[in-house]
Amino acid sequence: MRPRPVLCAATGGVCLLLLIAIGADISSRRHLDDPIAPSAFAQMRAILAAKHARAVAGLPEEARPIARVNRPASSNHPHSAVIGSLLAALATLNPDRALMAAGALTSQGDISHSTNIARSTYGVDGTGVRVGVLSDSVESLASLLASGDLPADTTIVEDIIDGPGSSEGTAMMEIIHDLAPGAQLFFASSVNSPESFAANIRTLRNVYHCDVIVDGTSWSTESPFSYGVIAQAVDAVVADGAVYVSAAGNSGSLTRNNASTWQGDFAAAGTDPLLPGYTLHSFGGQSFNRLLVSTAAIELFWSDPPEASTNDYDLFVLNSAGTSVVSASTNIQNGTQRPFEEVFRASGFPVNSRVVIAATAGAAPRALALQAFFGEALQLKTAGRIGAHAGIPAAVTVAPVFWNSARKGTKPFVGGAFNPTEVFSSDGPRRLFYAPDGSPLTPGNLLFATNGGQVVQKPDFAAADGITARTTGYSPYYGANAGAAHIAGIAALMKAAKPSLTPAEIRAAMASAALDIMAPGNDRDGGIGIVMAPAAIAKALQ
Ligand SMILES: [Ca+2]
Ligand SMILES: [Ca+2]
Ligand SMILES: [Ca+2]
Repeated sequence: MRPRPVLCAATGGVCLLLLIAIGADISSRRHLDDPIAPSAFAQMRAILAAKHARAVAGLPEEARPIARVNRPASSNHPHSAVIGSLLAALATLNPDRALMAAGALTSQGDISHSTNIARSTYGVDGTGVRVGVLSDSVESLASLLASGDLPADTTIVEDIIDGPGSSEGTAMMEIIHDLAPGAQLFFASSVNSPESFAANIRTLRNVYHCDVIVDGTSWSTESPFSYGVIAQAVDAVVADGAVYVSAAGNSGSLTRNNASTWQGDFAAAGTDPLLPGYTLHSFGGQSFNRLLVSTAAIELFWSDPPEASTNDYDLFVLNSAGTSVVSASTNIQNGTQRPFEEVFRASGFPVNSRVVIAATAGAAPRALALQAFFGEALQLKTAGRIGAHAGIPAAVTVAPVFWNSARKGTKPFVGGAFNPTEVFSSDGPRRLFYAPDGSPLTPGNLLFATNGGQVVQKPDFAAADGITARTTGYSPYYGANAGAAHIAGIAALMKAAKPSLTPAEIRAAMASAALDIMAPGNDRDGGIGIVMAPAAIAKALQ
């Protein structure tokens, strides 16, 4: 008899849990041997545990997979030691800041990207442009309206249902309002369900006519290899003329040696008496991966069709010695299921746990993607963590760069070695095996080794994070979502300067105006580079 999923049995393997507020304490350092130190992770676990208890009790509103607003849950942040002094010095560094502010406070990114110069040079402030923001919630809305940090006509299309959230929606909107103060802002929650997220993307475009839409949320069931409902919605609104900006995520990279994914083709490593009937996958030299950091959720995807998997892979967590099964996800795939397994434990799987991918008899080799959902590092790792809807060609995908990484105070980004991506930023490239409608891009060729599918260069661009926002809990505001909000603000200015611009034209103009960072040229960590607003608008007006 196969082991049963420990926490997911009630839904056949899809965890019943919704993660909402990740009140990340970005200044705390999470030690490898102390994963429940005072940090966002501890809070996250508490929320998940409580919600899981309700789910087990049968409360229907909890019957959802896991959502995550992209915040750097495990910080290890190199800037934390200097943040306090930088903030204290900010007024001195930028004495005229109040004159440019939209509201009581302005993102440092306004100067980093020279959007302040772009507004005065081209006489644009986003007027006439509608920007839609998708994140968890807007608890700080009233105070930000009162201080002028959000415009009076801000429209809440749908808030979080099962809150409270972290109010990241207002933090993202603050940034956009700083950069494009004339733009009208719309908010809809992305954490109520994947279907609700997808519906809200379409509503922001089709009902509220948003020109620019930006999100920073991932759902654990989103495959990196194919389109789910959220990615399909993104593809549709871009085809309809909207610019869609998505955060790359904060789940580490191969370059920084903190990657939280392993991707590659199945390779047989033999059998294990502990898992009878299975052929274990070889990660190269060993038949298991290890958790370098405790993690609450691990997912396995493979390159079968989105809802029609015929090759039955399973996912196991073993103890560190490999002598007992700690957790398992063993849904049967025999033709009508998604190629997906997920294990979850609210208290976290211990450090050094073994993670095993196992094929049932007759399963054909497929491309595999293993990930620690909240971004904790794996022992054996690869590039390619950017996935889900942020990994599709239609999305403008943004990696974060600390606004003061050049240590020059509030001055424009200079690029090159001075402005690398954050250490926690997720990397590309993405490998897609299926088109938006689920049809195979390379029929019969579903492996990395045979160059199956399509390689999508991700991320696309980089933009400022670590900025100061007034939303409670977002001072400073680290993570790819802050970067995505800056790119959305720049896109709004470009659209205001030339309303006829298509998403492709905006992307091309941003590319021509980007400062190269990280490896020379378009690279898997920083994309084409940091977008600078004046050059982007100049290019767009040509
Ligand atoms: Ca402001
Ligand atoms: Ca299975
Ligand atoms: Ca580069």
